[in-house]
Amino acid sequence: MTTTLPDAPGATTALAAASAVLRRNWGGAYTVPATGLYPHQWSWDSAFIAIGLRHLSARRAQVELDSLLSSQWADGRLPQIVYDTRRDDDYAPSAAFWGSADLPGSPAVPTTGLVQPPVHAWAVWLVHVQDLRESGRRRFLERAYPRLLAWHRYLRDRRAAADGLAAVVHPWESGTDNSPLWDDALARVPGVPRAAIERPDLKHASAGERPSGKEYGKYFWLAERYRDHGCADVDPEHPFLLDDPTTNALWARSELAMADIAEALGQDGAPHRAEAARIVAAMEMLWDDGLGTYVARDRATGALVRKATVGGLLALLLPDDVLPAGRGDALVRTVLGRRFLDVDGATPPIMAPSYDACAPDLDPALYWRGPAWFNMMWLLLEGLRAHGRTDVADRYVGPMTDAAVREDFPEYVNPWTGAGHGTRSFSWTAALAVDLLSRHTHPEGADTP
Ligand code: 2M8
Repeated sequence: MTTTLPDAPGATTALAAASAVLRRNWGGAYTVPATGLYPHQWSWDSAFIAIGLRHLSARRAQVELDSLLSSQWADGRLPQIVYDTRRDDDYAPSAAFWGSADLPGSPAVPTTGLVQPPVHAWAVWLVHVQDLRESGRRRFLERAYPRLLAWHRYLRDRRAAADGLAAVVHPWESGTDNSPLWDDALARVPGVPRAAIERPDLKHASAGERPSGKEYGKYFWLAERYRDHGCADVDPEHPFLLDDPTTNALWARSELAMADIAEALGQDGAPHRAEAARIVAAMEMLWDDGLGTYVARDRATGALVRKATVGGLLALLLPDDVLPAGRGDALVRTVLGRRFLDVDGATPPIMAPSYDACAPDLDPALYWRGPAWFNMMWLLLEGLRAHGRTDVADRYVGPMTDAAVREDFPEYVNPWTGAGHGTRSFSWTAALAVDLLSRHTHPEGADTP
């Protein structure tokens, strides 16, 4: 692939376009993922958005994370969605569906009871180092650290089994909602909830690019079940309990960020580094040597879900001294191999598909069943850089940011053509384009080797 880092003039135009998206989606204390399809605050979206916003305004990036952290439950969980009740008819399930005010330990604002992958501590650290003075002045780390501690404690005490891996109780918690990883487990979930299934999402994205009606029935049923058990994580019969590679890898990566945060605050980072090592060691139970990736595990059956998804590669974010010997190299091989970036293939994608390119059921336009997502590709590029493959990572920055701008910051793209899908003016696409353009623009406008 003959591609380059973006040149400075091109990057300036792209940055302006991306910043405009983030301005339009900013609501005063946080950025909605998209004004139509996703009109509330989403947990891991805010983390990715802050990573981009820090280049535009460190203060705004801090406020983005502060607002999410201030919606924490008493048990430490950071909710998947913090609702804007003025928009309660515009997304389902709504704040009224969850009724969080009636649940013990819920915050003052209405939220879901679910969570999303824990990328927050890492985002807090990246925002902090971007502007140490502003962070210090606002005591950003001092305020964030206890909340992040409680969040990670929630994962360990309420979501991790004795073997140490954190489980998701709903596909929405994985952030990769209709990933093929969840199909078998969802097969045993009833598909007819008590609540009427509303689909305001279909006003903003075509049905062929969203989860199916059948999947939505199961999503609602599971959400009702979790809510009706008080979101208390004590339901022994909860029918969907899976160890998710995305959640666990990001948890481990965030523990390393917690070590940095603790040390910046004059505290001991060693327990966090030990916790990261513990999670990575537990993740060995999810390793599939044949696929060269981590997979999911279904706690109901104990069986591994042997499918290669982009989330299974995220342990690449951990350095070699944390990963088991040889694991980093194996993950790099898988990322670059035919299932994902296919760098030696005849038609390599411009971004990694969310699902194994060799799987016969990959669909390049259907949500988390094949299309490329900007947050996942950004994470892979960070992982490649962490393993000394900056040369490879650099090659994707230009095509990725070009596709983002050309397609009006789409939610996701066809990995091979870059054609946009889902909603447009999508915040994390714009934010991560800002991050890539700010960090990796070629100053002379000349080709990089
Ligand atoms: C998508 O998930 C929401 C539910 O959380 C939905 O489909 O309605 C996912 O892509 C998820 O990862 C993302 O956080 C969310 C908002 O962008 O949208």
